[in-house]
Amino acid sequence: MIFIQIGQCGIQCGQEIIQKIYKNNKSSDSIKELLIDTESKVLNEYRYSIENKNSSYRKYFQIGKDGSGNNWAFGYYRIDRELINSVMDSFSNVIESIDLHKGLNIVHSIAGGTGSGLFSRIIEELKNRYPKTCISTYSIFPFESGENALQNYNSVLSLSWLQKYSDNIYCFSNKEILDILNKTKNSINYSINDINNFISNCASSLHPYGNKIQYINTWDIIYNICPIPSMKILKVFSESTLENLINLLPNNFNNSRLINIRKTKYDST
Ligand SMILES: Nc1nc2c(ncn2[C@@H]2O[C@H](COP(=O)(O)OP(=O)(O)OP(=O)(O)O)[C@@H](O)[C@H]2O)c(=O)[nH]1
Ligand SMILES: [Mg+2]
Repeated sequence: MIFIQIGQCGIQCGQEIIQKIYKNNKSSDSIKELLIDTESKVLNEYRYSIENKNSSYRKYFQIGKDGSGNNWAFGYYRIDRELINSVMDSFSNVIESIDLHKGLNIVHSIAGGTGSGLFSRIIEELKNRYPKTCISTYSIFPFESGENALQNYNSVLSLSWLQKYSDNIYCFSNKEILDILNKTKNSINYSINDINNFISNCASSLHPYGNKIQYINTWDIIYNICPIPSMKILKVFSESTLENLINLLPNNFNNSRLINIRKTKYDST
C-alpha cells in the first residue's frame, strides 16, 4: 500500500491514518510512504519522532524551503523538471519493489498552497506516467470561515485537477466534521487533533488492513460506488458515526447515495 502525503495537512492527516491502520492490524503487508512538503517544519517533526516508524519504506522530499505561501500557482509552477523527476523515480522504485500494486493513496488539503498546487502537479504527472494505476485521494476541504485569503481559488483549481486525474476522491470537510463533532459528542472545544482523529478513523476503516475485512480492492469500490467516472466524490464515515449521522442528515441528502460497504457486498468475507 502506498501513501503519498503532500503539504502540512496531508502529512499530519496521513500520519494519523497510517498509525491507525497499523494499530488495527500490525501483521499485514507494509505501508510505503512518500512525504512531500515545500518547507521543513512538518517534515522534520515526523522525520525525528520515534513514533510512526512502522513503515517499511519512507522517503522525505523537501521541495523549496519557504512553503508555497498558500498559493496554488507557487505550488504548481515552482517545482522544476529535475525535482519532479526525482519524486517520480522514487515512486517508480516503490512500485517496482512490491508484488501486487493495489493502488495509490494521496493525502492533501485542497486549500493550502502545497496541498493544492504541488499536489496538482504531482497527480498530473503520476496519472500521465501510470494511466492504469488507481489513484485515490483523501482530500481535506477547508473551514468555510477561511483561514487563508486564497483558499477558494486554491480549492477550485485543485478540484479541477482532482476531477481530471483522481479515480475517487474521499472528501473530508473540516467544517462538516466540526459540525458532526459538535452535534454527536458532548464537548464543545474541539481542536484540529480531534478532526484528524475523526478523519483517520473513517479513512483507516476503508483499508484492507485497517479493518476486519480481508481484502477490498480499490477498483471494486470504484466500480460499485462511483461507476460513472465523472461522479467520484465520496464521503466516508466509520460505522458508529454513520449511525449517529443518519438522524442528522440534511433534507437535500436524497441527492446522494448512502452506501454501507460492509453491509452490502463484503458481509460474507
Ligand atoms: N483536518 C486538518 N486540516 C488541516 C491540518 N493542517 C492544515 N489544515 C487545513 O489545510 C489548509 C491549509 O493547508 P496546509 O496543509 O496548512 O498548507 P500546505 O499544503 O502546507 O501549503 P503551504 O503551507 O501554503 O505551502 C487549511 O484549510 C487548514 O484548515 C490538519 O492537521 N488537519
Ligand atoms: Mg505548509
